[in-house]
Amino acid sequence: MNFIDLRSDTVTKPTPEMREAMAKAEVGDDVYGEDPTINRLQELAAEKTGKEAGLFVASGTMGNLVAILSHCQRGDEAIVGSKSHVFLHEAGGLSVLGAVHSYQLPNQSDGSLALEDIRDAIRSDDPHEPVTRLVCLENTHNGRGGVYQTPEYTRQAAEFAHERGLTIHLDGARLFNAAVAQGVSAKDLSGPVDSVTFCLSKGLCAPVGSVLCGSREFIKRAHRIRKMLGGGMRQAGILAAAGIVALETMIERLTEDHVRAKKLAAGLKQVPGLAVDAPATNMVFLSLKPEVGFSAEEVVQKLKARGVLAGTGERQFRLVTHYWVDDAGVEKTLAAFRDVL
Ligand code: TLP
Repeated sequence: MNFIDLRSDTVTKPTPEMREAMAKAEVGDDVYGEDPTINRLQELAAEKTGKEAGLFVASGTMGNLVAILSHCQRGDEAIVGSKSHVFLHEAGGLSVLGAVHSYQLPNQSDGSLALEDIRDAIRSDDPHEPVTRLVCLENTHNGRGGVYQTPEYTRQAAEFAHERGLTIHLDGARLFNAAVAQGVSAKDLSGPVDSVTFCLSKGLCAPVGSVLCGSREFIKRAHRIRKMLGGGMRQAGILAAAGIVALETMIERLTEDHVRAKKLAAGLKQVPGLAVDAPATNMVFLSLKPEVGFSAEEVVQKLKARGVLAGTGERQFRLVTHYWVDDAGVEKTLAAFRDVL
């Protein structure tokens, strides 16, 4: 069966243009800095995020981990959101591999961390306590429903952190979704922070990879940490070639995914038994009303039998639109939900 796969935008496959670029990519040993395609991707990424340098890494998880380990020493503390990806979904890498302690703050409805919460979380110079070193933001915010924070907030948060001697990292796995949704450039959202990771392999459709960007001196440290984690990938220009196509051709079109998410949400609102959140970007979160007798898992199985794949929680679903979901896919999904419920 030809499935409409809405489980995530991580399921996106490379476009024909990417496959062609991959086949033709010039490569070299990237641990020596000699892969021209990776070097080009890193330059492009740095330019787009307003940073001096970039580092190609295997995944968003690796990018965040390399960033945290580059900012922090063992026993330092990172302030993170309690709903953040880095805290919930990265296997605790910051503490397991970095011995970095995390201080969790509630994420606000736009995914932000309240500045007064950050202020209250900063440790005093007391030998009983870890040393507060880093603040981690996430934009768009997955755990809060694909919502975004503004350039204004990012500037304020970065200023606030810097005034207190802290560094600030942005998990921008979907940075470009956050930018196009607000009609601003990615730079407006990443310029103020010290480091940013964004993913090539989500809505931008590249098969593998993320880029970590920051100052030249920061990326030099990050390069060593990436090596330590086993992430030196040698002739990975074949992968970076798809990333270049992603950055050159796939950013502006993310708007189409956001429009389709809105269409999907509007259609699902008409289906009895569903409570649907208004999407901010490419994620639609919905839940089953108490009167619905099925569990979410049962609904997911029934949708699957009708050719639609959805992500699920206990009574909830996440539907993520992306390049491979067209208008007909939205219609097919709505028809499947109507049929099941
Ligand atoms: N998120 C995945 C799952 O892990 C939940 C998804 O399907 O959304 N930061 C954010 C905000 C993310 O959403 C993700 C992936 C990552 C980092 C990690 O990226 P990868 O999967 O490349 O390690």
